[in-house]
Amino acid sequence: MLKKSLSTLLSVPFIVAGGLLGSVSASATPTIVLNFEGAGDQAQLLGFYNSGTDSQGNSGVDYDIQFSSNALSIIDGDAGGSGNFANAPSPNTIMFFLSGSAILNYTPGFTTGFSFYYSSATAATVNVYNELGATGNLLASLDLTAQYNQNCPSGSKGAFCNWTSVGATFSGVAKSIDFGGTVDKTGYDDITFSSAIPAFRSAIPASNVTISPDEEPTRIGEPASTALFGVGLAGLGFIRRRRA
Ligand SMILES: [Ca+2]
Ligand SMILES: [Ca+2]
Repeated sequence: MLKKSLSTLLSVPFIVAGGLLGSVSASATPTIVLNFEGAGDQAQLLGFYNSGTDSQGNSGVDYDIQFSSNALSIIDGDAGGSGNFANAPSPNTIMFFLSGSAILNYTPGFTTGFSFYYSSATAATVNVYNELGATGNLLASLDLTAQYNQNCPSGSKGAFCNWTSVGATFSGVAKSIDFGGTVDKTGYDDITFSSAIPAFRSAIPASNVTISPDEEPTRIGEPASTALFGVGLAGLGFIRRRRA
C-alpha cells in the first residue's frame, strides 16, 4: 500500500501535499534487487555490489552494498557450480552465510520495506534495524520456516528446492539486517530493498526453470540431507555428478 501511495506521490505531487501521507517521514529509496547472478561459486561477496569484486574477481552493479567476509555466493550444480538447490527465483546463484554473525550492512539506508526469497533447513527470524551492525531500533522482523524440501515439483534438481518469498513494511530508514540463526542453514535470493514484495523470477532464461521429467535427477545425497548448507565447506563442495 505504501509503495503504491508513494508512486502516486511522485507522479502527482501537488495532489498529495498536505494529504494522507504525512506519516511518511523518510524519502522513499529506490528498489534494489540483489539476485547474485554473476557472483562466483563459493565466493565471498565482499564488494561485488560496491564497485569492487567478490573474492574471485567478479563484479556486479554498484549499489553501495558491502558484504562482510562471511557472506558467500554459490552457483547451482546444474549450472556448473557446487550448489545443491533448485527453483531459485533467479537461477543460478544464491547467497548464504557459512559462519559468523550473518549481518548485512547497508550504509546508505533504505525505506518502505524489505523482502527476499529463501530456502531454509531451520526456522529463524530475520531482523531489520535502523543502525549499522544490527543495532538501534528494530524496524521489522521476518519469520522463516524450515521448508527447504517441502512441496517441491517432481523432478526438482537439488535438495533446497522450495523457495518462499517473505517481506515486511516498516517506517524509518533501515541500515542493517541480521539474518540471525540462518548461518549454514539457509539460502537467500532476490534480496529486495525498499519493497515488501521481492522481485519474482524476472529475466530468467526459461531453460533454467523448466524441470523435465525425462531427465533423471542427478543424485543429491540422502533424502534428509542438508548437505548444501549443513556441513560446512565440505558439504558445499559436494558436486553433483551427471550420468554418462
Ligand atoms: Ca539444481
Ligand atoms: Ca539468483
